Amino acid sequence: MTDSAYAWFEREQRERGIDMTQVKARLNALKIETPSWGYADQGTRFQTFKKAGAARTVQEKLEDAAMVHRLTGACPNVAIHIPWDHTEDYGKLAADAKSLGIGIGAVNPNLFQEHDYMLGSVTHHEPEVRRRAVEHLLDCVDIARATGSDALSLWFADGTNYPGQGDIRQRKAWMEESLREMYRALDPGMRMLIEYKFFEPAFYHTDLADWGMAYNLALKLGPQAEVLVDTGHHPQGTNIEHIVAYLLDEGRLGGFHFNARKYADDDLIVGSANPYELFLIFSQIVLAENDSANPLVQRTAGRIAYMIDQSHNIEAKVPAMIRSVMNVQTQYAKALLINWNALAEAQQAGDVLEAEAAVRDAFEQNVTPLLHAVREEAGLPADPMRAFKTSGYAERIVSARSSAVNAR
Ligand code: PSV
Ligand code: MN
Ligand code: MN
Repeated sequence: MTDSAYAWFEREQRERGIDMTQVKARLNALKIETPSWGYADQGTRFQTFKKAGAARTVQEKLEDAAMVHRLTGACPNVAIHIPWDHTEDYGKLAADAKSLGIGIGAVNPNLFQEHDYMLGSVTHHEPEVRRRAVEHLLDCVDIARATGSDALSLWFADGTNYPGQGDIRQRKAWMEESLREMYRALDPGMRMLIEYKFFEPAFYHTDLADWGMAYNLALKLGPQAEVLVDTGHHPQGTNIEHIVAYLLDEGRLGGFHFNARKYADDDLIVGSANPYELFLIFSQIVLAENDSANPLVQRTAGRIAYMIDQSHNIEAKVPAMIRSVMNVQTQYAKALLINWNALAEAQQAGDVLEAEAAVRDAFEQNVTPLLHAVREEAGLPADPMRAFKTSGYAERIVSARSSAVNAR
């Protein structure tokens, strides 16, 4: 992209009434956490297609995450999943990450892969199983402390498959009791991000099925508990940006797990199937960031934990992560180009078509010159995908990781 392409773009945007200095500063400030599990061989319940060069150890996952950060400048932290990323020395894990130029992000306790948890973890009917699950949650708080992480990301597979299988209200009480014990163990600066999912692996009921349940629980626990919106965890047709706006307004939007979905929890590359949805989510966030009259909303928007939660099964993992980060940047950039004055005027005049056009017009802008300019000004490759292709990294990891060590 040439300088003149950006100069032309900037002139156009100024004419549209957009403050480009602010847009660039906000784009630079966008940080997106990548998931350690996105670098290892992980597939679907049907098949995991082994990828030559996929990370086999925690160290290799860190290396891949660091590579994504080097090329994008936008991913300084990597989320970990315990026990997938179990190690004897978490201080060393943090030091290893640091030496690669990144840090440890959200700690995700895994309570869904052990036989004991077949009928639930924190909502299991046997107190011993619940105890074990809570101990794991408490261990994860220690791990967060040891790694310098300030976020615990909670997702529970807990639920039932058949009517009558469990006492729904009793399980609700156990969920609250377990999370309260964990909440009490948090350090003051730590955040508990509560994820919900309406189905899968439980199909009759999930103990935390939707944002309302997660929000209610967060409210009961206290201000360090917030809701995590995984974009793949809603029924078809759900208006996710509405949920986002609502949670922002209540000061309880903690973060996102970004991915794309078409039919279920597909975990595909964010922004690939429905970029407009992602743009509309960001438009609510930008509006909240701008809301200087409402400090709670502004503060909440300013501390959202943006995280990717994807499982790349048929695509090469590191470039898939780079593409995901770029897709998020693209939609945020577009949302920053909404002319809010024009929108407010149209709303005030009750002009439905003009209001809709004010939003859509931003989505239809080509932000490639802007993103190239922002990256180049930060000393980054204008096109991180292309930079990855020519870096030789893919070839290096294929030859370096040819032995059969499994990361999980
Ligand atoms: C579950 O579908 C989920 O979205 C949770 O965030 C898990 O931690 C993650 O995927 C990985 O299985
Ligand atoms: Mn998730
Ligand atoms: Mn999911």
